[in-house]
Amino acid sequence: MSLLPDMPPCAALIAGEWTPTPHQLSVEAPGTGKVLTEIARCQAAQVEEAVAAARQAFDGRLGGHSREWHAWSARRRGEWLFSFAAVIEANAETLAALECADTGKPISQARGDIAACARYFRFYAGAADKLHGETIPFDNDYAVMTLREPFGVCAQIIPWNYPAQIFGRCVAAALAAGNTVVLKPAEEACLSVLRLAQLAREHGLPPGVLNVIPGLGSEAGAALAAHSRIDHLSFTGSPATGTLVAQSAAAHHVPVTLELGGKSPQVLFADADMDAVLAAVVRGIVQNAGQTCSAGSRLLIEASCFDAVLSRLAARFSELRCDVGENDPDCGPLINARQRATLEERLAAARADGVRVLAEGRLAEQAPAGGHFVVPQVLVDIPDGHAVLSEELFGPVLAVQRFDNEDEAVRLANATDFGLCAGVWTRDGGRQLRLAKRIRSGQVFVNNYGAAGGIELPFGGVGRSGHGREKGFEGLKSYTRIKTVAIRHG
Ligand code: TXE
Repeated sequence: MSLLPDMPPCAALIAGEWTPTPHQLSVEAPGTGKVLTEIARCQAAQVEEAVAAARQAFDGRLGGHSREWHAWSARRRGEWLFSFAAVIEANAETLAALECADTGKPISQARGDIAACARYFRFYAGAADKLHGETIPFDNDYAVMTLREPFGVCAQIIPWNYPAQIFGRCVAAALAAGNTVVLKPAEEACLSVLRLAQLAREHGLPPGVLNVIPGLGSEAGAALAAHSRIDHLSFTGSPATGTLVAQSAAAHHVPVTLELGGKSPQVLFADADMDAVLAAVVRGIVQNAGQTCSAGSRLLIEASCFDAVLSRLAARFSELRCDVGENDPDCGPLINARQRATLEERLAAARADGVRVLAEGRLAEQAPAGGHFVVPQVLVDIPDGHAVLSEELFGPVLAVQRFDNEDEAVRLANATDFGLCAGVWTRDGGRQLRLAKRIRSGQVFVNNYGAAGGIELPFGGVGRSGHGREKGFEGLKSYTRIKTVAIRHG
């Protein structure tokens, strides 16, 4: 068992109470492969209770049950979110330690994630009372307006790569808009989420407004997505599971936001600031051991600077060090043995097809043998159309290609069914705009990659990367729907 401080209870948060479950799951520390703690394993019965609790907390607004959440004005919700951001910050160090142990990510990245989580609460706090409807000019004897209303019960299924950040992104926006939430965190990593939920409850969030049901995807996740009494579903994870949950939700006409990962290109022209590019390219694929939906996993380099960039890239990659997150390495372990085995199989298949590893990092001598480490690496000599250019690998592996002109760069950038992010590096203003328009993607970053994770920036994909937008004000609107009211006053 772990000696981490503030370990959350091995239970589900339902109707404001920590409810133990008949069965439990073990959570492993990815850096050592050893069991860290136990978590609750919710099944259909707990999902039922959690949805009922969220339903009751929300429907109180229509009369009947407790009217507590309904009585909270938008301003009061904002004030609560704002003060909760300070609670997160006051607990930042223990939350970061939990996130680091549970996901394996470097401690400095875990600290950044907790800071981002707090920022989500502060951003949506300020936005809660700025969700306006409109008035619409119509026939003279009418007054027409739109009301922007919460959906009701929001189901949220989130992954293990950024538990605290995605908690902030989804929960803060849904609550700011006046919804109640049932959240299913990932079985691989959910300790920070449980602790955040515990802090929210202690900080006075009314019972049933936020319910957290840890468990397996095939049990708790599937039961939640298929529930007939949820009003909205937000899912972050793999395209295959995204398809399943969207099909379940469609059976009850529940609207869905899907955030499903990517195969994002960084397009590098010879006139770019090379120092800035190299730093962003390395960070873009090594951060969180490449287990990031928006990872910049492909690098397209203009032919005239190809060799020079490759040699500088190789030098940087060979300096990268893998270790347990607590030692704050460049790169932590992958989340579990399954993700590591899948990645290693794909890399072996690629090498058998002639793909060459140009350079790779190394494992720190003291790194535990049981950790799920894969060293950062750069792949070159990749045949056109090869799977490593189009499939998400979800590891610290950069695939490099060469292009001769702008048209070819666009063709290669768009040669994937995913469309989440893209980076474009050039000083040519016309080219910046042309590529921003021509690349098929939810976000295009010019002369940067990821805009420092700006939580204010709408985020989401096209194609196999999903649909709907989270983050920023668009993310808040995603948790509302429009009602039209037409008053005929004669
Ligand atoms: O994802 P899953 P996994 C991608 C990445 C990774 C791959 C597999 O390429 O290699 O997905 O990861 C819940 N009904 N991303 O297997 O299965 C599950 O419990 C309802 C990209 O971890 O999609 C967890 O809470 N829910 C990504 C969540 O879905 C189900 C982040 C994600 O798990 C379910 C993670 C079911 N039948 C992986 N099955 C991103 N976009 O950032 C599972 N779940």
